[in-house]
Amino acid sequence: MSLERLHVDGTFLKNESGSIVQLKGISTSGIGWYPQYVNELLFKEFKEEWKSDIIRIAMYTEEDDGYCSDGDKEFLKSVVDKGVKAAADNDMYAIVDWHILSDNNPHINKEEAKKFFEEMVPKYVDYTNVIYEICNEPNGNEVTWQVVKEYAEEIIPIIRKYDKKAVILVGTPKWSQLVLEAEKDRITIDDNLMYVLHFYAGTHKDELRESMQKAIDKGLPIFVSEYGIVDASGNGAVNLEETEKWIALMNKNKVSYCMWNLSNRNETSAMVKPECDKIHGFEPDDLTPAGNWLKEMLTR
Ligand code: IDC
Repeated sequence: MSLERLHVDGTFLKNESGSIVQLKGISTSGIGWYPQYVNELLFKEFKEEWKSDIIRIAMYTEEDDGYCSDGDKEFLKSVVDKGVKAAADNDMYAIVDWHILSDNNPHINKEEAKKFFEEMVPKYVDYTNVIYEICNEPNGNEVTWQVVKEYAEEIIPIIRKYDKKAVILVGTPKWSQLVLEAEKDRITIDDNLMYVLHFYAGTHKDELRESMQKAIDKGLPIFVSEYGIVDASGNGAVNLEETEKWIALMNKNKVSYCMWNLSNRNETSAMVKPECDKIHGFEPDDLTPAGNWLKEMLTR
């Protein structure tokens, strides 16, 4: 495998020779719902034709077919495994995303999270492409940064028991928006981590962009592991004007980003048209406006 390990330095991701690296790619939808898109031919296409550097493998913990609800754990782990390996084979980074959402407080499924990382991390110690995202979007008024930080302080040592080098991403309160709260009280037990900010361009505009810039100016390393070019429901109109403002800001700061989502779900954030059953070999006609925009943006 020729991918270089990455590490966090200041607000940047850097490679082994110390150059700044900015990763751009896509996030799957829930892999319990759409496992078919985690396939080698598609990943190869993403790398070669779409110039994607990274795939985020989103495994819901609750919702239907979630890892901690009624999902088939062995199957879900096998999809994560297939995704990490298909990404590695195509020289792409892979985010293993513990996708909390309706389980708004990461402590709700913490014991399962510990078992999951205990089991999965040792498998990838020799993989240079894995990035761990330990809680997608903490949310709810009681889920303050302190609550998330306490969770992170329990999970990070489990990952580090096996993998000393992988970059770890930590979600922030209010669906991964309150990066300024994290900035005021950073995690000190580890320094190879980044704080997560998510935005949906139809919903989140100047105010959240200002938070991002302020946090970066204060030296906080930020990773946008998920963004939508539509509104926060994952649906609604594509908002290219706001999207391009976000892209410009992230590029200026060399922030990495993955677009939501890789599926043919009947929602505007999905990349593939609902009537298209292909799982690779996508032509412009197979893709939604979001899918076509993503390819155009990645290949600029
Ligand atoms: C949405 C999906 C939708 C699914 C729903 C589950 O697009 O098909 O029914 O989750 O509740 C997020 C979340 C992400 C959401 C997405 C859009 O991380 O799981 O996906 N979103 O609502 N944060 C902000 C928006």
